[in-house]
Amino acid sequence: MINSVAPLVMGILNVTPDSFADGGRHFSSESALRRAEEMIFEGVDIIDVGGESTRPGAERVDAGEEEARVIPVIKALSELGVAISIDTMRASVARSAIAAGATFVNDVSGGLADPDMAKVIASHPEVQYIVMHWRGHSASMNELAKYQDVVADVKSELDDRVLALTKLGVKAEQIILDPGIGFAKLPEHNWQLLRNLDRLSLLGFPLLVGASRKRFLGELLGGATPDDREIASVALTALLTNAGIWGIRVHSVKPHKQAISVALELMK
Ligand code: PMM
Repeated sequence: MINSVAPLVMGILNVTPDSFADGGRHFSSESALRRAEEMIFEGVDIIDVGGESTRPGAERVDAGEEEARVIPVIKALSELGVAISIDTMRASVARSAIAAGATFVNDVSGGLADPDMAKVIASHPEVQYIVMHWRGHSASMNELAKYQDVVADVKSELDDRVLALTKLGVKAEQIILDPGIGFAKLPEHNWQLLRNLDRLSLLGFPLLVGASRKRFLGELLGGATPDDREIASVALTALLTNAGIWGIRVHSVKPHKQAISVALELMK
């Protein structure tokens, strides 16, 4: 997977009252926009707007509420000329977000949560589709963290998604894969996947990783809080850059851009 191109930095903009890592700090549309402007200033490549928390145990929000949270933010962002991603499992929200200016659909369920998602993506060939490895909704995902060989299992389940989606008309060129760090994964599963991204890249698609401030980092660091997992998250970005990753999904932009610069310089 060796590649000396800078990974794309996808900045997280959670428009939810309960996202674990930023404590819901960006819930109102105005503060979400202010945060987006900061990220743009710091050189973000894609802003990932999400209106539904996927933290373990989180309750679902209804589609109307999810749309009401994200669409005004996406419309305002589309005026700023930054690439926009919608983080949703719902086809209806993806459709409205694309109409409002999103060019990436980030679906943590990889099309499994909503049978209409593939149709929406197939009818917008200009949109990139992030297909994450997923086994079930947040309420049940801890019980689903059982694998024979986590790398082989995630690889084959992602491959199944690719086959199903392309059969439904999604173009291979639209697809980006994501191992789904923290989703139905124990800490050791996350580390195994991160150690073996080159095996996942054999599927032939760009890879995105979202590890920023996640719980497995807290466990490694003796119970560090989400804010206290920042330095470890940035260290991981340098190493993922070295491994040739296509993109990283992160809470802070500037430190990750700096880590990427260092890694790229060392790779020359
Ligand atoms: N993680 C979360 C939400 N969306 N999307 C992708 N593609 N990959 C991830 O790992 C991912 C995601 C959960 O984290 P958050 O609550 O910090 O947004």
